[in-house]
Amino acid sequence: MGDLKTLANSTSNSPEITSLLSQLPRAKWWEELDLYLWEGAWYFPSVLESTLAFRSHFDSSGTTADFILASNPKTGTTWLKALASYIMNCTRNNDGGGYVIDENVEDPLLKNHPHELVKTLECVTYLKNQTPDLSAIPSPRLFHTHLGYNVLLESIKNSTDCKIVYVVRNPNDTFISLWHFMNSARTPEQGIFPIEEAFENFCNGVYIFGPFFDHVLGYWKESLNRPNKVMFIKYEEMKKNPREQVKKLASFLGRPLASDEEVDKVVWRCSIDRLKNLEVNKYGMSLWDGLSKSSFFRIGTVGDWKNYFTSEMKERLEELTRSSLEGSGLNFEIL
Ligand code: PAP
Repeated sequence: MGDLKTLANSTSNSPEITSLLSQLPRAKWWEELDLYLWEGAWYFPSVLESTLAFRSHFDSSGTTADFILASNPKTGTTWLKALASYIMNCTRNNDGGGYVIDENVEDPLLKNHPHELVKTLECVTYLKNQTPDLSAIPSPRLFHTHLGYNVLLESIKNSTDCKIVYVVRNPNDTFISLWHFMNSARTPEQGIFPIEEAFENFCNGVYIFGPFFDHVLGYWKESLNRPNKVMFIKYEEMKKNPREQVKKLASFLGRPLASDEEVDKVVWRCSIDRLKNLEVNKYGMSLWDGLSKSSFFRIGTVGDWKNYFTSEMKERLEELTRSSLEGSGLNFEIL
């Protein structure tokens, strides 16, 4: 995995991170990647160090508002980043009746991969610089995180000016998407990683930012307690009825769209069919070395898991899903 391995496994070797890592449970993932269990979730060493930096230095006091997009990997992050940044770019209609796309302003998605428009705090913003200056970013600021709700800062959780949007996807498609994604970072010599082994890890919660259900339930419970603070969106519902979901998202972000025509424009401009064919997303490496920009766009459908799962895999994940979500009120329509 070349660069990905270097980026994932390395730290600054400071006494603090070295000492912390020496005390944490450790696992190997995909042969050569190190994972450490901290506060109930698995991290690459580099990402754990940047998570600690984020927790020490992130400051929301100087801004009037922040929006934090959150997700477990491969559940719709790229799509949500595109949608939220596109919506935040809309301007108020002259007659005051909602927000519209300003066609005089250049489409931000033409020149930027969605991951460049909304950076992931612990994977990009705090990765190479532990004290980035975020004060110059105009308010409302838009960030993303893969961190679990339990390790978000209290200042984010308690601020009335900070809202969270969480996107979730059914675990079957999430796993298949993750397996393809990780395979795309392997060399031809390494070949395809055995799906059985990857599945075993996923079911045991041993993967970057796993376990899946703990992550999902942390945000789900908070969205039930405080719906005005945490919006919970299902990938499958966005696929089924993108218009309705985009309307809801825009209202939550304080940018209600002026008309169905505007909603349709946002839906199309952020669609995978459009984004995967834009030059900016076809070539080059993402902000994470070792991962190509194009690897964030594959097929983007619901139900691809059926092309890969054996009946044993289906039953095992079905049972895990049932027992993990029991009593939570959350369910996935796994088609
Ligand atoms: P990340 O968490 O690593 O950023 P994320 O964007 O959540 O990844 O996951 C990528 C998945 O979203 C891919 O799914 P697939 O492997 O099943 O195809 C990718 O195709 C899909 N995706 C990316 N952009 C969009 C979009 N605009 N609409 C729908 N799905 C999308």
